[in-house]
Amino acid sequence: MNTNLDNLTTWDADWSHLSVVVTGLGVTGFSVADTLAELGADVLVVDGKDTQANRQAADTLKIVGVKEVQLGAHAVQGLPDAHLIGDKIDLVITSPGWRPDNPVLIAAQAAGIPIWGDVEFAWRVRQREGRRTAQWVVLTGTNGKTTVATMAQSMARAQGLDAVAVGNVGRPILDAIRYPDGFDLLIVELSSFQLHWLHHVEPEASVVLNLAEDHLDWHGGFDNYAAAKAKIYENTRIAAIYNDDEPMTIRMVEDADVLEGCRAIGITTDTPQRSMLGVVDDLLVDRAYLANRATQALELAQFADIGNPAPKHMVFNALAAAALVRAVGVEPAAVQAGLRSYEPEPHRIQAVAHFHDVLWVNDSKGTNPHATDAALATYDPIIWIAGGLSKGASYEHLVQTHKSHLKAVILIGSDQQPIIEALQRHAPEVPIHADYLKHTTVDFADGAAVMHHVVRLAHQLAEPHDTVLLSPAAASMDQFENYNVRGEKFTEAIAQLLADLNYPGH
Ligand code: UMA
Repeated sequence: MNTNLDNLTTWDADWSHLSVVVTGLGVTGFSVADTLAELGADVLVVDGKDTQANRQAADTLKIVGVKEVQLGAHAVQGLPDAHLIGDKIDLVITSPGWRPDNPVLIAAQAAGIPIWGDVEFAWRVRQREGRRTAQWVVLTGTNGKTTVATMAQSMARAQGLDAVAVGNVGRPILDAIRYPDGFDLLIVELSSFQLHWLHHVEPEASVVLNLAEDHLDWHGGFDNYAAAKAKIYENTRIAAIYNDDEPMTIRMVEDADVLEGCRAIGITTDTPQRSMLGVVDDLLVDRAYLANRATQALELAQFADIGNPAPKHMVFNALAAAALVRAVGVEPAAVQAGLRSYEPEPHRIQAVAHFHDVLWVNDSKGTNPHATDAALATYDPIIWIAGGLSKGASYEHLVQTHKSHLKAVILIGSDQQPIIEALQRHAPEVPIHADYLKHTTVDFADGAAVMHHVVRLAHQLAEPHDTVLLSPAAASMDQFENYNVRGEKFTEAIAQLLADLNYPGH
């Protein structure tokens, strides 16, 4: 029986004698179990939730050959019975949302069973007889990941490459790996969770965009979080890309074990030094990917290609995307064309209404203080709607930096205390509105109803030239399904307000 995992490095290797436990039946777990079944392995999936959606997914997986799916709290108390899939469990492949201290994963570790994430698995099956093998560029960071991934996708496509952004963006990487026609380039967005479970990939280019406190509860502290992020640079082939404004990313590149010939390449929103991409006047320029970089720079694009105005964080994101795809030969003209045709994602500093001279901005994707930092820097004065699940983050620096922009704060969500304390300490003059539901019958968990009251209150507080900004600096799951739903409920509540006001066009 071949259970030696070291030999399993292509799709065509013999995976069929492997007994694998897959943890999680979300989009990741489903793609992992489905792929393993296609490879002929014996698969057992566990998930803590016995929901209708999970039961349906389980039925589908059983049809494609997954041996066993166990759902409910009892299924995740420890390792499942190995006899259901063979003599012993050879491997556990986990979904990113599973914390390392989950009882199933602790039991696996104690039993000496290797644990992979879906990205490790995807790397091992990326080569397949008769199909093209995609190159990989990989990126992580606390914020801007999805923007950079989709911008890079747009640039690579403008070059004529079959490119796709996968991973934490929402499309499981294994779906792209199994796509019948294959791809030229995978732009792989990795969360710190996915990096934690990653052992070995060899990307063409890699970048940590930035690093601020997030997911500290999952990782058990900032050092572990940073260590997970740093893994992205290991074994890079061509370009290990750092943020010149963030010394930690420079150190990570210096410490990384990259492949022979790999270069360190910087990104700055200032004038670039040699081996950097940066800005000269209102141009994005490249002093890295050209032979005569000692004396020259290549023009990639203009600020106007990003938008008018082009906020600093978007200029940075565009440079980071360019740095990734230039490593695989995308030409300057395609960088520019890709930026021009790029469509920004919703819920990210998105102006959703403008009436009575008040701008309403949906930045529901601001799920941590660092993401919200960019939004608070963009407007003044602001009625700030904030709060949710804080994930252990501190709000001190955020409030201190932007206190002069704050006119009032409306709090939502469960972890209000850390924001209140930061405001009381650094901006005691800014009014805090936290008890607006007191005289209502609204249930705290009813996100739509809460947003209705929040929007009405913001409307009462707002005066001409103000911006009402939803940028919670916290996760949404205490009151909403996810940040998309939080943003949608915000815009729906604004639309309802406009309708009630008989505002023209509504
Ligand atoms: N589950 C358990 N026990 C646990 C945890 C989860 O049983 O302790 C079960 C849940 O009941 C559920 C399944 O596991 O059925 C969910 O697994 P998951 O949380 O790993 O979620 P997926 O649906 O597989 O989505 C994951 C990423 N989710 C997380 O990292 C939390 C998605 O990122 C990603 O897009 C997707 O894989 C494809 O790669 C989302 C995210 O919030 C967008 N990411 C965080 C972020 O961006 O900040 C990291």
